[in-house]
Amino acid sequence: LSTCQGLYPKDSPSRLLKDLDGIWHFKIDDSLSRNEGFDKEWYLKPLNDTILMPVPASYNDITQDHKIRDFLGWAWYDRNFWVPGSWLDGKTRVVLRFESAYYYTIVWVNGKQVMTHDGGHLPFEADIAEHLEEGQPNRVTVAVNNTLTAKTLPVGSVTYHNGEEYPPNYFTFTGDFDFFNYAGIQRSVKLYTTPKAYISDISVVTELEEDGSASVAYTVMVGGVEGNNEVTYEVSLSGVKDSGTVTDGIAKGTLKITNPTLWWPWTLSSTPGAMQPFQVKITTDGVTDMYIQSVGLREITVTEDQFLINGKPFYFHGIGKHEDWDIIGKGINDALLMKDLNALLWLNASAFRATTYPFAEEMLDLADKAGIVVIGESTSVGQKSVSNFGNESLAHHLQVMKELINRDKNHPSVVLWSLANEPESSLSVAEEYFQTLVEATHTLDPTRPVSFTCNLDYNNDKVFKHMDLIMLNRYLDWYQNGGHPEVVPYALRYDLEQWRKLYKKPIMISEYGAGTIPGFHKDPPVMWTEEYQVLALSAFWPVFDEYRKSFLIGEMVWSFADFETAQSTSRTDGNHKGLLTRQRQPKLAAHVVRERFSALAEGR
Ligand code: GCB
Repeated sequence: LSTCQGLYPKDSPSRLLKDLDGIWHFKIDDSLSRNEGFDKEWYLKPLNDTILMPVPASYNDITQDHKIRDFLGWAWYDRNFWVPGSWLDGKTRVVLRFESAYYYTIVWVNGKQVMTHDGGHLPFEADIAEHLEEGQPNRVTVAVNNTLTAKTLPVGSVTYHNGEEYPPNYFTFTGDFDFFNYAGIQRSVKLYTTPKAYISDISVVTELEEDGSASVAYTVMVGGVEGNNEVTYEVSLSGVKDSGTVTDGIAKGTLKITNPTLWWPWTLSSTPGAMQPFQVKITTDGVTDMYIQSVGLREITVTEDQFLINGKPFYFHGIGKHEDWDIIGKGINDALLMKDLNALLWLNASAFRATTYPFAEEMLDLADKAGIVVIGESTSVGQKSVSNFGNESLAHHLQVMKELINRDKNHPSVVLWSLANEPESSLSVAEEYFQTLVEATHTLDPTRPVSFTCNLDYNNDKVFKHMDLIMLNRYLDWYQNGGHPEVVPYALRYDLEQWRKLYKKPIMISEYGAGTIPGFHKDPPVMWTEEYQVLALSAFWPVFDEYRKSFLIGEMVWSFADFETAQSTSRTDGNHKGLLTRQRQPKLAAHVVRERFSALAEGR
């Protein structure tokens, strides 16, 4: 079964698009075996005893049923769709694409298995033309399983409880991460067509030259060419054109742009976010495929103490974020993405971290256009024990990086790859593991620096020696010294100095924050009040101001908005470190951070 990743579905003169979002049929397999769907081959017929379920959305919060909210195992979806006869002419690829489903997914079309995908938050697709019927409805069936193990990313575990004191077949699930294990078809599902010979991938890499021009190296991959048929191509960007013949499925070249319009973050330019159409056409046997890839021309450099975009020092003053909303969970909705972007701009954030998994490409498109910088992160969180660093984990982790880079390589907003959140980087197995990952990531993408976020001390970590820069998650007046922000300047200065003695690499504080229940007030401030959040964050700022003149390249508040987590005694209906509530309304600290970010943006 080939599951590949293609270009983001867009229509063009050679490509048609059909949306399969909407209301699907849904059921969970909570049978005793938890495997009835496979035992009884549910995919062979329309599912029965279903309820209705929106796509895209996490299924967890849609109903009033706690069994669905906390479900772990196989959830099933199906729906019918029609295709026009013209799509089944034998000369057209009809591609079924999922922008993501969580976590392990199997897809059938008219009862035939067409693809599987391992891991959430990244797209997968397959040409299903041969399985489609004309003149009658076609059925797509999806089984998706959110069970996590020691070898999945994120890491999780299931514990079975036997004995009279428990209900029959009782088990509990623990995810080694701080967000709710939302599941289902969480992003869009689409059908799109291409000609048989088609553009399968496009990438552009920009280098800025001394004379102010830009060299844009492009690579276009072509799939589906039959025999020795000749394929010609044409590309154009900013009025500069190139053309030639495709060799072994690849067209490559460099466009020299003399007066390039560069992509800038909004903090470095008054005309940020310049995206330009890179038009690609390939033709064989008189049939043309065309795709327009949006690109932004910019270059990243990391020195001993600076992070440069187009040669200018960039400071990450921003926020770590989740995809997390009321009702739709980790589902995607344009209005909510737009609201988040507007809130980020209101906060004057120069950057956000797509924390602990790849965010929807739709959000990266918005960040590209607004000139907000993004830290892209893999799905790794909870790699804490030796059993999480075996070959199986590594193979999956490499695959995640490959799919992530393949999807996001043309987004200028994405400037840095984070390989993991808070792995146990004190383990020797972790060192070897991450060394392999860094090397592979640099090979896949030589243009972006690589790091990970770390919550350990300078004398415990074994992994940063292999990274391009250092990212530290620090809760110096929350998990440590809770209630005592006066410790922060000492602890933080000491911490930064120790790291700097070890490595001549730039450092970013990739998380710092304090839990805050909106509406809790107290003066003098105590933990959980809105006043304490202001105090807890601002305690870091004098030290940030001292070091941002040298090697500190960023300060990232945790977190953008309150978000859902597993139920526990340390989380009051979710994590409340948000500057905003889950409904995106500001807490007191949001106003104060906004002022600081405005000053930082103005270079004060
Ligand atoms: C962290 C984690 C993040 C948590 C945060 C917290 O260090 O990286 O996923 O949500 O702390 O609030 O505990």
